[in-house]
Amino acid sequence: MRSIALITGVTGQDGSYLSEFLLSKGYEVHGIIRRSSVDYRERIAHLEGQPHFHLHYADMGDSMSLVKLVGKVQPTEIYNLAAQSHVQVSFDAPEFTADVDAVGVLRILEAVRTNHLEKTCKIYQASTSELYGKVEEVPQNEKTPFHPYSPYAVAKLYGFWIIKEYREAYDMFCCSGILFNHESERRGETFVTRKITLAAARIAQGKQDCLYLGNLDSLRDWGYAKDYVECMWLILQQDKPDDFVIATGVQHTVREFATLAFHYAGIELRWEGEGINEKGINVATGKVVVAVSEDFYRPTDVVNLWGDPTKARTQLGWNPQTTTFEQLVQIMVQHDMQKVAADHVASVMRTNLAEYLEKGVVK
Ligand code: NAP
Ligand code: G4F
Repeated sequence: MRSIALITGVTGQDGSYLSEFLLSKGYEVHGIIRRSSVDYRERIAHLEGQPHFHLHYADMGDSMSLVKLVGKVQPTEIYNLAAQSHVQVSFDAPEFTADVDAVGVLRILEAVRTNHLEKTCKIYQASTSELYGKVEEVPQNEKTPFHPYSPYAVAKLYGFWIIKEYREAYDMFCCSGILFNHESERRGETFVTRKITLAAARIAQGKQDCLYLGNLDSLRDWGYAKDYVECMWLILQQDKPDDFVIATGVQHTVREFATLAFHYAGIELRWEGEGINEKGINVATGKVVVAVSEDFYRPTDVVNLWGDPTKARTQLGWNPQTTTFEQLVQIMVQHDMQKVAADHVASVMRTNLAEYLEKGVVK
């Protein structure tokens, strides 16, 4: 008998890596997708058509769709990864964020109960280091008090507590992974790391002049997403449901990430000025290639995330340093250098083809 996993958020960064991981373990994997007018299935396109990979339309805001789907799929494990996951966007769309990131978790739990699967279906909730927010201690572990500091974090706090509540009230196997930032070549392009690696590649290849960022002093504990999805699975393989911090235990500033990313793209940076006037200068050319823009400042910003992965290391047997910070940045930059070059070739070919068509050279 194959284990049956249902993944919400399957089209996202983590959903795509988790699907690959579970398929490699012999799972039957079902994912929830939403209707969209554009193609957003790039990250899972290579999995579509595989015999044990199935996609279904549903939405975290639509209880009936979730109840029907859980009843149809009869999952043994649910990984609830779906979320409006961008912190800055949560200030612009707080109600939507609360509906999906907070009430959405409740809808999944109730869909399991409605289908009487509470004794057979384990649930993983994608919780976050953003819960520590305006941090009360460093590094942060499972006992550190929460102080959410954005509409996103407040919504995720509800998700964390409702998971805990259903675990205790109904004896359900519900767990939260309190994951610190994890990145990859599949990371959304508006998160700071991917924004930097893509811009470094474009600037190195003459496709962009300058990268505009917000708070350069912000500290994050950045890991590799591919390593982190293993933890989600390990958490559900324990004898008892529990919550775990997943982090590398190493912290860097946004400025340090940018310096290293530009280095791997072949540009050495020198930093000058302070605050809004700070600039990253290309040492070889003297040109400003990084500048600060207030547009990327947040009304409240979380500035000191640093995780303590001791419990995950000892209880789950997980290695937090499988991919180092330097390797992560290098993987992302190498990928984006190739992507920018390939995009350039594709655009030249499109232009040539358009010219040939116009001149009647090809029909
Ligand atoms: P992501 O790339 O932004 O993916 C989010 C996923 O949620 C996408 O598949 C998206 O679908 C889906 N989604 C959003 N709203 C939905 C709705 N109403 N109904 C159904 N699906 C919906 O996020 P990620 O980086 O993979 O993160 C996965 C989860 O971990 C999220 O819950 C995030 O909050 C949490 N988390 C992430 C990190 C991190 O550093 N990456 C750290 C801690 C916690 P579309 O493709 O259709 O938009
Ligand atoms: O890359 P970020 O947008 O990630 P953030 O806010 O830490 O959230 C991510 O990690 C959380 C886990 O801690 C997840 F729960 C969440 O879903 C998401 O995946 O920003 C990181 C830091 C912030 O302090 C931000 O102010 O970088 C700073 N920053 C500076 N300039 C910027 C920019 N962030 C973005 N997105 N864009 C900038 O230009």
